Amino acid sequence: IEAYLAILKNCGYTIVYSYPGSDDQALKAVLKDKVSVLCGQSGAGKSSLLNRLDPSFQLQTQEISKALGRGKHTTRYSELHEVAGGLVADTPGFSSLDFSNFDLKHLDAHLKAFAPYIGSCRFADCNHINEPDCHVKLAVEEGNIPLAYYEDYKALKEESLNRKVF
Ligand SMILES: Nc1nc2c(ncn2[C@@H]2O[C@H](COP(=O)(O)OP(=O)(O)OP(=O)(O)O)[C@@H](O)[C@H]2O)c(=O)[nH]1
Ligand SMILES: [Mg+2]
Ligand SMILES: [Zn+2]
Repeated sequence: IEAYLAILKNCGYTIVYSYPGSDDQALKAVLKDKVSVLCGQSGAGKSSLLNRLDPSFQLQTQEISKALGRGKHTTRYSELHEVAGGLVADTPGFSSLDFSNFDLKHLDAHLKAFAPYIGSCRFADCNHINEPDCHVKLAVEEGNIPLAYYEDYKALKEESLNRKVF
């Protein structure tokens, strides 16, 4: 996991760690003076994280279901909490994500890991999937973009191309 995160950090993402007993100063600095949204699978530990950052919170948390291997959708609605000089929304976790209402035409432009490469593909409207001389794919081959990150992009992009709406 650390090797994967190191690549993302290199791409310009801010990575902070939090776990029971961690010193959360770096995380608190990220949240200060901002409105942030906690998102992630049910059972990821979003509510637990907020309870940790402010021990006066008593947000409901629940063990992961052993039978299903995932969370139990404990948080039922989104709510903003004042934390570390900012506002943080705790949200219900998801088990799947639906991007069907999003325009993914320019998805590549929003991905920090792609940013250094997208202008240099042979085709200006390159989808970075089957095109020749694609510098994004080259960066994946050279290990500068994590393969799993690229695979997630590709799955979303192919889904939107198959809809033929955009
Ligand atoms: N080992 C470990 N367990 C954690 C950590 N954070 C939370 N947990 C446990 O993970 C389980 C789920 O935590 P929740 O905080 O309820 O998860 P959630 O993301 O709010 O889940 P939803 O509200 O369903 O979306 C609980 O049993 C927590 O005790 C962590 O940093 N490390
Ligand atoms: Mg929760
Ligand atoms: Zn490309």
